[in-house]
Amino acid sequence: MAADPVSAPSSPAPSEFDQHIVRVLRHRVGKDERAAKQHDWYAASIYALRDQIIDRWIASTRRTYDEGGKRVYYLSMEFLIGRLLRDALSNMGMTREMESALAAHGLDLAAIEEQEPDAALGNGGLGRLAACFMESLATLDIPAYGYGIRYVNGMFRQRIDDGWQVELPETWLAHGNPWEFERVESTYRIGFGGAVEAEGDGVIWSPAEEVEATAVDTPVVGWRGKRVNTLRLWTASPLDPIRLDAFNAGDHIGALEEQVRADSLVRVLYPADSSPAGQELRLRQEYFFTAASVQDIVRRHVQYEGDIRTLPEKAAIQLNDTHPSVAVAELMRVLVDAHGLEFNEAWEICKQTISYTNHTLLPEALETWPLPLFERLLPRHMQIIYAINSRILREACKAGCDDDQISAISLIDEGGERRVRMANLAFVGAHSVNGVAALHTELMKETVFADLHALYPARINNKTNGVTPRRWLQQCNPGLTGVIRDAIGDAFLDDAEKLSDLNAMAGDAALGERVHEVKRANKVALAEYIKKTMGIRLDPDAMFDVQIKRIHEYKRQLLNLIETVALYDQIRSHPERDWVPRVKIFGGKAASSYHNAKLIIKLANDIAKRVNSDPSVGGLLKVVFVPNYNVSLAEKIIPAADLSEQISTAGMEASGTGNMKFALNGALTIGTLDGANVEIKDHVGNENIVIFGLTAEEVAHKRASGYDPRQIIESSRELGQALSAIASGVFSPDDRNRYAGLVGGIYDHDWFMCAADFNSYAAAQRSVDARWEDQAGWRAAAIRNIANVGWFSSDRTIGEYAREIWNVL
Ligand code: B1N
Repeated sequence: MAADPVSAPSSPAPSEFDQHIVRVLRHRVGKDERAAKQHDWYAASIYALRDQIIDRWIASTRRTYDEGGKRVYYLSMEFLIGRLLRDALSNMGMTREMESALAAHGLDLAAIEEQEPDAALGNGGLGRLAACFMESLATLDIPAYGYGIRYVNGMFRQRIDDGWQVELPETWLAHGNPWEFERVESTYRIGFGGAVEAEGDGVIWSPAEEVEATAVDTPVVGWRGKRVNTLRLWTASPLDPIRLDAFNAGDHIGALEEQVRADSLVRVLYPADSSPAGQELRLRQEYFFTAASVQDIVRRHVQYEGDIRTLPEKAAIQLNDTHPSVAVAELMRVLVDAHGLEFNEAWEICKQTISYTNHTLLPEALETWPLPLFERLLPRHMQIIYAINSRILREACKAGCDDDQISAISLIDEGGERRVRMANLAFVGAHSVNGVAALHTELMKETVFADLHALYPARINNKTNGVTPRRWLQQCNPGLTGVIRDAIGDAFLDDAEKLSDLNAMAGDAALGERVHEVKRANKVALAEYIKKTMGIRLDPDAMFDVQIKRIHEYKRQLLNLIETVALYDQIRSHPERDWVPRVKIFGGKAASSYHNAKLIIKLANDIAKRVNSDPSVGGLLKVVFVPNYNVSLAEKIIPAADLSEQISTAGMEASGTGNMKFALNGALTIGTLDGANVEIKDHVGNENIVIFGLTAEEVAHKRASGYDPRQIIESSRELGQALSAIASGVFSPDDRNRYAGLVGGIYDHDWFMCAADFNSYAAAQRSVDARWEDQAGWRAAAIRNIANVGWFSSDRTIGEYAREIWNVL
């Protein structure tokens, strides 16, 4: 919609900010306000806001420089940011100002916000955590840089065609990115391949290929605009954009080869969550951004401090999982080869500077690289890894390790094809190794890292994840934020743990009513979105039961779907009962190559088709699979949820962070004792969460002692019937065999224990129904959830990293 100045509502004299937007619209966007389109205003709004942010940004950078304090460097392959406009406006305290400036031109801020594409440079929880951490680092006034890759194509766009996932390229940069600043002066050469030769005392690595990494910076505003930090993403270019000799000889394609090679490094985010990509390009991407970041960190340190030996006093490098763990070898290379340090001294500096966060224990998710590939791509790093390994294995021998322990500790996996173990490399090269929830950290000690833990017992520590309450409460749920402010004042805006003041009022009927009204309004808004985009009509008074996350067998969307089918059966067999009306909402992407995950999406859509068109359920049950789940959709769905599904097989979800967002927005959780659910239960209290299923210990025991799913299925009529309905094609009349294999897997081995947990899950769901019937009780429990999950703020998490790992607070 173009703003028509004639029909614009009459408004007071234009504010200074309004005038600034118009100036920017003219001079930077190049548009007359009479002709400007929605997208022009969007660009102008961000540029105008950016101008305010830049002053704070420069002030923050100067302050860090003047104070000469320690900087935190967060190295992450993924930053799942989503949109930035509302976040930056809100943290700058400029939302009202922007609203009225736009209103003066007949424009609606909410509509302008919809113009912004999601920066989807991440797959799921790991990338979103990095984004929450960046915001909390700025909020806590900690000088920090995020380092990653400026992917041209982020997470793919998901379309659902006839129930199947179709992946489409996502082009977030197509219309430019008004948030970013290219820093051509921060350009580094990154080498690959080639040979290593001895020279004098040291060695010379002569790479066969080189590309340039150039920094592109985005400002990250903390709450109340106190500090603005930098997210520095690397882009790649060839040293020679075109080989003119080849071009002139008529080889027009070959002449561009180097350009293509460089482009490929930053072209696309690997769409794999909790599983390693295993491709050569992935290792190249990892080294590319890690090496550029390490060079930038060392360059900054030497420039300010002069002496490389003081690096650990001024720099803390946090590795977000093993994707940047080649940083250990790269920092050693820079210290030894470029700065001439002795190996031992370099090793101490390296360990004191680096720390590592583990995000998954799934054995198939632990990154390893075939040794020949690693050696071909990074020959000098391979030598360094061997040198580190011999040192570590000597330490292990001295400590009395036996052969099995030695081979578990080794940086090289010698079983079968030899491989470099990136988790072991990160572990030994770091002074701190942390898990992301208490249970996960304990399991790290007992399983994957048991032998390394025995050798270095002080290294593993826990830092339970958190989420930023700015994006995940204030911005996505202004209605609830308003109700809370009226109830307990504003203190919680600066300290989420102050939400606990709500406890005293949890049983207050008037507060319960207001919380309910806000929830209902959010459900109406979500229902409108679903009606508009999918044509499905939802009853906002039904219970909105939501499972949104990546599709993965361990997350057990399948368990939820089986229970949905069982409920559908029950409603049809007993129409006389008082069923609680439910809307089952699913959303999530499947990795492109993950067959079963894609089949689960199809099953959700097949079930939805059948159930939603069956008049005999009379609207008591609706099933919706919302396409293209992303950060912006999460911001619409979470505030509208009554029930949060966190039902992973115990021991398999390292933490989860969606669980925290739902509880913060007043949803009750139905979940297993997995990841951070355990701690959420401890905080909100047993009575305010619905826990079911096997514990991690029970799962491990069952797997070890021979688990027989068939026996369980045969003894549960409800489960047996639901499984046969799915397997026999009740939901897939067009292809009756479609789900035979998927269901067969449950009969055969049921690795994820859907059968083992079914009865307990179904019973828990019926207890949820009973709770819903008591609306006063439900509302009080919702308030107790909100009141007691302030601890899961990423401010608390970052405070712990800062004090216990980085030594910066
Ligand atoms: O990291 C999140 C946790 O809350 C989740 O429980 C956990 O599953 C998630 C390889 C991963 N672990 N591992 C990954 C992502 C991409 C990739 O290429 C692994 N993601 C998690 C935050 O701690």
